[in-house]
Amino acid sequence: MLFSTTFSVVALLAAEASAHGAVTSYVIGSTTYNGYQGFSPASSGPTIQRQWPDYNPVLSVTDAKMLCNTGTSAALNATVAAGGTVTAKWAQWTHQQGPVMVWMYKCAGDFKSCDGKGKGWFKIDQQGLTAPPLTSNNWGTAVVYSKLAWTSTIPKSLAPGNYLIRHELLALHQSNTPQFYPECAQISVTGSGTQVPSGAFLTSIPGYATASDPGVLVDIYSSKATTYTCPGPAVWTGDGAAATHAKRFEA
Ligand SMILES: *[C@@H]1O[C@H](CO)[C@@H](O)[C@H](O)[C@H]1NC(C)=O
Ligand SMILES: [Cu+2]
Repeated sequence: MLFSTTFSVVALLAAEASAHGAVTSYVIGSTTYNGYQGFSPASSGPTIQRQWPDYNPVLSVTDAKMLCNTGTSAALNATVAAGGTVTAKWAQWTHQQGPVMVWMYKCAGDFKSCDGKGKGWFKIDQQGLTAPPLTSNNWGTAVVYSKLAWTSTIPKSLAPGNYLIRHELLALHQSNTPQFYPECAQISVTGSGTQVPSGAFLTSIPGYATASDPGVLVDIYSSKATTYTCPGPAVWTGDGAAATHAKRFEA
C-alpha cells in the first residue's frame, strides 16, 4: 500500500517532468551548439547556454528564475553576425497555447560579469496569437510544438558586442495559471551595426510585466477575446522600425 502510493507519486512527478520542456541546443549558421540536455547538475560538456535546473515552469512573474531559469554563467559563447539567424531547439515541448518571445541583453563587458540585471532587456522577436480563438493552436508555442525549433534574426543594425539571448515560452493552457519557460545563451554579435535600443524598448527581467497583465493572466477557455497582446515592450527590429516604434510609444 505504502509502496504503491509512493510509486504513483513518483510516476506522477515523472509524467509532469516529461510534460514540459527547455531549450536544449542552438543552431547558428551551420554550427550546432549543445545546450544542457539533462537536469542539474549537468552531464553535458561546456555549453554556450546558462544552466537551467529542470523542465519545470516558472510560475510567478517576480520569481528570480524568470531571468535565465537560474543559470548565471556559461563557459562558451557563439559568434553570430548581425543580420544572421539563431535557431533554438527543444528536445521536447507539449503546450500549444501561448506566445514565444525572444529577448536580448547587451553585456557591459565579458560574459562572466554579465548578470542580466537592470533595465537592459529588449525583444527581437515574438509570436502570440495569429488567429482566434484563444483555445486554438494558432500560437507561437504551437509552432515550437510542431517544429521543436524557433528561428530569429539578429537585427542587422545591432551594435557588435557580447549579448545574452533569452528564449521564453509562455504557456497559457491552464486558466489564469501562466507558465514561463525561459533559457539564456551567450552570443557574441559581430558586424558593422551601431544601434542599441533604448527607452520604451528596454525592460528588466523579472519585472517586464505584472501578474495581472492581460497577456499574462488569461483564461483562454472563458475569455471572449479574439486578439492577444504579448506582455512586455514592442519588438525592436532596428533601422527605421526602431524610430517608428519609439515614436508610437512616446505619443
Ligand atoms: C567567446 O568565445 C571565444 C572562443 O570561441 C573566446 O575567444 C572569447 O574569449 C569568448 N568571449 C568572452 C567574452 O568570453
Ligand atoms: Cu508543461
